[in-house]
Amino acid sequence: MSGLFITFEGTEGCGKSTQIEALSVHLKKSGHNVSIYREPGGTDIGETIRTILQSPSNLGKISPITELLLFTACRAELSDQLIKPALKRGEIVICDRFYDSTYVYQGIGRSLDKSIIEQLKNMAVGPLKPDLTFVLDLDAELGLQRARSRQSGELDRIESESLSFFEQIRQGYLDLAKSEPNRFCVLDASQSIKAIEALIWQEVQGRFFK
Ligand code: T5A
Repeated sequence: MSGLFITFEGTEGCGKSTQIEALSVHLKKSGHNVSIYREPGGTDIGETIRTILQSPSNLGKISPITELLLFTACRAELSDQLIKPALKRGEIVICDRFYDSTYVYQGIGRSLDKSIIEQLKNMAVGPLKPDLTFVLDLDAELGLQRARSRQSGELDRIESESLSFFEQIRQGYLDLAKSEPNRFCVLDASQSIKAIEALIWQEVQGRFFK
């Protein structure tokens, strides 16, 4: 039996972690086994690389290609060690970011070659693909404000990029979603937490548990 793979994407502070937690509660109440992972991170190696990638002290010290390789290394570990085994066990896997983040942040934000990104993705995860990807679409400035308020004012290395960087990221997600309308579900993340939670649960039930 193979499980279900659901990913969440969006700009900084768009509410992914909040909604992932809420969705997992709904799924568990309905009797499903749920595993939640995040990118970058999840494995010992992934969490170590996350620290390097996030640390504000590394601002200006990581080249775009190194950044791409570090995110890819995290993804290879997470996919092999945790995501694929959980899906084989028939679980529902929810991941806070996956390869779409790389297409948008490194492909569009850092202008790296899309064919290299595609090749690295194939090396890292093979044919693994999310069954459903939510994009929580939010004004980039509002998202940064939310992220700032949550982290008592401190922004990590990537969050310290310019507003125009995150505006590009937001548009990148919307374009990506248009290119694969069956996989993506774009939601207006400026709504209340409860309203978004209800839309997500409705979408998941409608798609998979009719
Ligand atoms: N990255 C990642 C790449 O560049 N390439 C890659 O391949 C990958 C995988 C990850 C960083 O790495 C980059 C992208 C990122 O810059 P991260 O710390 O995991 O860094 O950061 P994010 O994924 O951006 O997650 P955040 O924790 O910043 O934001 P979330 O999870 O989207 O938001 P959340 O749920 O924590 O909410 C933020 C605040 O807003 C409130 C919450 O209570 C919280 O205080 N909130 C709302 N407030 C009002 N209305 C709502 N609807 C709200 N929803 C949440």
